[in-house]
Amino acid sequence: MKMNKMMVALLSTCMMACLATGAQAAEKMKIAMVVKNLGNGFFDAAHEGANEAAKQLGDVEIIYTGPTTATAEGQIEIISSLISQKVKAIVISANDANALVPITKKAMQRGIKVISFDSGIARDGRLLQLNPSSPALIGQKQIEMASDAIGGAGEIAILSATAQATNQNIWIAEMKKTLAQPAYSKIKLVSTVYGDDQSDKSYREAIGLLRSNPNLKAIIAPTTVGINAAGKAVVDEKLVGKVYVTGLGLPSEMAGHVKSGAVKSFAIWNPIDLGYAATYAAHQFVTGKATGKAGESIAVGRMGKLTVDAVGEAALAPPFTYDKDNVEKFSKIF
Ligand code: RAM
Repeated sequence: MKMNKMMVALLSTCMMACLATGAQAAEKMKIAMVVKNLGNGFFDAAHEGANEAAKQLGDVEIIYTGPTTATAEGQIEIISSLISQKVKAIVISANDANALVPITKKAMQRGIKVISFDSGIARDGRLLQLNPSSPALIGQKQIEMASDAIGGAGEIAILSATAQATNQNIWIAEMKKTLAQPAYSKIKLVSTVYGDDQSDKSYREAIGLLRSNPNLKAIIAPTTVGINAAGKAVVDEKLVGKVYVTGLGLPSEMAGHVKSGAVKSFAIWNPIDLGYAATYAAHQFVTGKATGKAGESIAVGRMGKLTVDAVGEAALAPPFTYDKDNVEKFSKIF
């Protein structure tokens, strides 16, 4: 069959269109979300938010990754490989504020936009730190919940994530500031332990706290992994009604603990929104719409605008409190 002019024209239009589609697909902007550790429900929810932002933005491909245990070493290896993969941005919840700085600086020298979210990197190792909420509010909130649960007096302990976690360490410092206020003078912090955001280690540490502190009234776990493990430990040690667990948890993981009575209330922000906003912000940096300078306003889609403060940080909304009246409803979302 001989091709007429019309057919040739159609064919070449199609070839051009096909090539263009292929090129577009190949050129999608790669944004890597590097989390503290894999298998953590909190980060699974943040990933969901990242995917939502990518879908809305249209030209983004998300690479979701993280080490199996929450270490800086694991994240350093991952970032090295992301540099070779020529990603455009890295959105990271850091396992250490300082240990990651040399590698993220290297990434930035290669033109990769680095943003930390949730758990921050020191200022010269990133362009923006997105806090879920104000650290002071997060610290205060947890002391208030513990105080309410135990009637304002008694011994409490903290079960944290890793000893180097930027976010938990800031929140613990804020909790201590709150405890120093006269309203909390009858509450005594007797111990701080670390479950490394691993369920089994967190459980063992919680059991240890309960057994070595017979007068303990509350465990505050500022980590979704820790609070879940502590709730189980209180039930297993038959201490429901004697020791209360509070802190930061996911409604989907905590509903059972509220039901058992091990937990009266806990708090958290929406991790889907956090992952969404961080990814959206990364896109703004890559497209030159954000630089991270103090006072800048960064549009982040359905989450509105972020305002960069004097130390290159921004924050989303205040933490939300959950108890028996609302935990079931939210457990279906995250
Ligand atoms: C864990 C992680 C995360 C923290 C939450 C509250 O999932 O440590 O960094 O923000 O808890």
